Amino acid sequence: MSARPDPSAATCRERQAYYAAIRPLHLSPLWEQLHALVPPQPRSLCVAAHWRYEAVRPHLMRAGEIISAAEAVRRVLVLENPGLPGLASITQSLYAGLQLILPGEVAPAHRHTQSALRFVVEGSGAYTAVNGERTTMQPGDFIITPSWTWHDHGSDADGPVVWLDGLDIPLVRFFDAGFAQNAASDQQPITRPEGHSLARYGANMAPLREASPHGATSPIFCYPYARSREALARLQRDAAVDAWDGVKLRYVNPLTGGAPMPTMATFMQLLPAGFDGKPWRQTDGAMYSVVEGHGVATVGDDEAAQRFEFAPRDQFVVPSWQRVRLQARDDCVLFSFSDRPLQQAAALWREERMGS
Ligand code: GTQ
Repeated sequence: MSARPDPSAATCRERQAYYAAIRPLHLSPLWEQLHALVPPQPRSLCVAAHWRYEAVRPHLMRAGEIISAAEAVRRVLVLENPGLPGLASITQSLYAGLQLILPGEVAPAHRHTQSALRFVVEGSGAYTAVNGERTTMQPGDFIITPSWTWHDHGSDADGPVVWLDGLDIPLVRFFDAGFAQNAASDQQPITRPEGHSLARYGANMAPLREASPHGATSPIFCYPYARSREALARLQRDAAVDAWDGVKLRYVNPLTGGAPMPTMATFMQLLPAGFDGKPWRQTDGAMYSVVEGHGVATVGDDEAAQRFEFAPRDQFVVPSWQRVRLQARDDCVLFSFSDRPLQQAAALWREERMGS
């Protein structure tokens, strides 16, 4: 762009007076803010951040002593992006939190237009119920609560169960499109046996004459870790490992081939021991949950890069368009989610894979 001479002090004063005169009419001059409104590339307010499970867990367990799931409704520690304080946002569009349920507790039934995903971090034997069906949680399972479905959580486990909640709360707030209701009873009636949805939709087969029960959202309720893990292990053995992603798969809605939820895409990847990934960047900031292994995520441009040495059950977030590099000490498995389906629907999504 061509350099323009700085305006004189008199001109500046004249313009300031003009801005003051138009302000009461709720008018503002675009020319003072055009560059910030239409930046040459994304400059997210969201920052890279890492939550070590070891550091968070004692506080989560303490929450279990000071409030019950019933009283809290959802006993969750929100993972607040340090660049977005007070907004309950992990990125500009998404929310993340760690939810704790103790043996015998019930988190009462409600429904909301926000879509939710659960990614099981610690413990087995809690369950979530949606649409008259329960799914029992195992570590690494990815579970869906579709928009506007009644859901309650409970636990027959003998210890604490913790999962990562991912919701599109900031997106729904942005659109001013949120509705929510509490149910009349704490637990919904169970009308179908566990595993029903998986049998109906999870065997690469589908019913002949039924509409999708949750519209654009996947009819699969729980994507079990055992299956995802086995697929990754086979691909690690039998296929080329991608230099940026390792072995990475996206979860699909089997009826559409698209993302499991209209607003959120989910992924699982395996980084083989010794993996030294090439850098990439994408316009969808993403939240990561470490299932297995120890490694390093380097996020940001060289001078300002942050180095997250991650361990199992750690959580970390990568902002839009920041450079990321993943390295693995032992075999690592990472779950992640982002707002990619909406960016793609709006034809905004971009990625760059460096060093190819
Ligand atoms: O489990 O329904 O972390 O409604 C935030 C809002 C979890 C839930 C959250 C919610 C839920």
